[in-house]
Amino acid sequence: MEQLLSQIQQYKQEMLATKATNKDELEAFRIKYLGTKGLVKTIMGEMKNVAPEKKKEAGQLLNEFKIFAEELYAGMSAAIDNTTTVQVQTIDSSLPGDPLPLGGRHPISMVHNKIISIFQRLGFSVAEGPEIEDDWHNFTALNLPENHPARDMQDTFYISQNPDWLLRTHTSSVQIREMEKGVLPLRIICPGRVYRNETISARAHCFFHQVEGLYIAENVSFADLKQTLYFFVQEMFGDKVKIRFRPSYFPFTEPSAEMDISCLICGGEGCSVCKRTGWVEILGCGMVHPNVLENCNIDSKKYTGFAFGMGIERITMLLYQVKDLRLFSENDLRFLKQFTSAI
Ligand code: 2NL
Repeated sequence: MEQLLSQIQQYKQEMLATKATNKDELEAFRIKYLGTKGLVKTIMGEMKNVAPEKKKEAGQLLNEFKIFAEELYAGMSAAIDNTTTVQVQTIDSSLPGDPLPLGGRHPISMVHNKIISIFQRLGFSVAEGPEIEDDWHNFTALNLPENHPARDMQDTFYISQNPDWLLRTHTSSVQIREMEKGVLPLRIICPGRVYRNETISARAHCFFHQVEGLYIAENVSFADLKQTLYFFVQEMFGDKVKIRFRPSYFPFTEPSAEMDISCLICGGEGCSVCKRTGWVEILGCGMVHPNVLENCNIDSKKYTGFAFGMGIERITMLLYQVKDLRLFSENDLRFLKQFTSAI
């Protein structure tokens, strides 16, 4: 009996020292003390060795011991269950995070921004204006009077409710507005969306984006125009690229030219992109026609200026070898995701 008592005391102390903190440790405790071959069962078997007069007392002791073990088990089990629930709710900060669905810049925006930053370094500032224009700012002031055949060059969208209004066909209209303000010298670039009534194809769209530039001061020459555009090309396409000017015609410039760069794909050797000429056209330019200056009340004897215009889509297609203009306005993520914000 004495032996039984001390054995129970020892087991109790052992049990109290055991602190199951997870399900596995708890199960080990159950097997060790409460299992079919556990210590509680084994010590119960000691009853047969107890003297008959002590049996009642020993029975009570063993019962208490069993209850003690069971309660201890239940207590630890409840604690672990609680912790488990808490663990489920806890954020595991060591797990990799969910990637944020970050957007990227549209290739047209990227090239637009790059063009602007290049000209800003040359002292040009950005001017913007309305997309719905009147005939004066889009045509007449630009030396394109009514019935001038050059108006047919651009198929224009007119606003059906009021045909005095139209969707601008170029951002020259913004430059006219700036010149009319009468603050000289003037050095601006005008980026923006323009509209033309064209059948949509891989090479044409009814809307696209343009950047036009204008510099008006005393003694501005064609040499200034060439050097400005040469700087732009080097910054945009790299310093290995060559340029050439071909005579051309625009009603708003005289003389007028178109500028080519050596083909970015073949380096001038001749390929399908440059149609085996080694050159690709990137913009139109010229010296501002005196009529345009006078239309804006600028003295064409005192002031001269140069102007140029380029399509952002065209530059982007050349830079990234995009073969179809429609990709820029269809918002197909498979296309857009290929562009990074590297520029
Ligand atoms: C092209 C050609 C050009 C201009 C735009 C301009 C503007 C004023 C006065 C004179 Cl206010 N000229 N702009 C001049 C020459 C060419 O654009 O092919 N653009 C895509």
